[in-house]
Amino acid sequence: MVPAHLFGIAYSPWSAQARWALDHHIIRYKYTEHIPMITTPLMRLAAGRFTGKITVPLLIANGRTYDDSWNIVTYADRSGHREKLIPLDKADEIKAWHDICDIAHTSSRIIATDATAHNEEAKRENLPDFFPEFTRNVLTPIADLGIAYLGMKYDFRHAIIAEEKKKVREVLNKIRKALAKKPFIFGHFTYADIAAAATLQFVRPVSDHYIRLKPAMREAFTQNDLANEFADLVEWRDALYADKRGDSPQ
Ligand SMILES: N[C@@H](CCC(=O)N[C@@H](CS)C(=O)NCC(=O)O)C(=O)O
Repeated sequence: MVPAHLFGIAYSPWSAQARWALDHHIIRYKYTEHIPMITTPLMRLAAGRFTGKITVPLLIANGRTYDDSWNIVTYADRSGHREKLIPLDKADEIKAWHDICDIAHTSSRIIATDATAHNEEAKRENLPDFFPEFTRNVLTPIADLGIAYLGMKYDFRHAIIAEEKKKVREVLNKIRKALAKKPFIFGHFTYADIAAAATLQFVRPVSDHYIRLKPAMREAFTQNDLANEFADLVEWRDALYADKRGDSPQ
């Protein structure tokens, strides 16, 4: 049987939640790190999708393509034999959490992309590894091009950072209220916790032990004001990773 193949961006919250669900169910997969613009043709070929928008995470398994983190998580839950991440009686509520957290991911991506655009070192670091060190200074315009490309693709050129921060704050307040100092949103571990934990990836990225990030990118992906305001949630996220993903490979 051909093993499943996942395309992702390791530091992206959408990819992080899909990988967590696959790993939770001990589903084996080949992983390809997606480099916007560069690996897109490869991904299109593998998925047999030659037109239309294509994003990561994208999973190809048993001849089918799952092109959204929610679809990958539900695939993992159907195929895996470990405890369900989306128990049937909570399916609607958990989908609602997925959608709420998606708002934070989308707004935080705008904030992180803007911070990267203003951080020369982060742009250098973000260039694909196959560019040798001595070429990196002349190549940052490629990083600018990548940022402009993402801006066009997701239409956030004119977004206002303060507005986006407000949306992230609203989501984090909802998570804080739902957790109410408990370890899980519902009485036990579910996908709602995974999605909630992922909202903090662009607030205070999780330790390198789980998702490796170069230093300037880590800085660009950090929102110190929100990280301080929601220090309790960051602490909760770190404890959840240690508990549920303590032995995850990097
Ligand atoms: N609704 C999608 C969102 C996926 C998404 O926006 N992915 C971004 C990750 S930052 C992406 O693919 N960016 C790279 C590109 O557009 O080439 C999901 O839940 O998987």
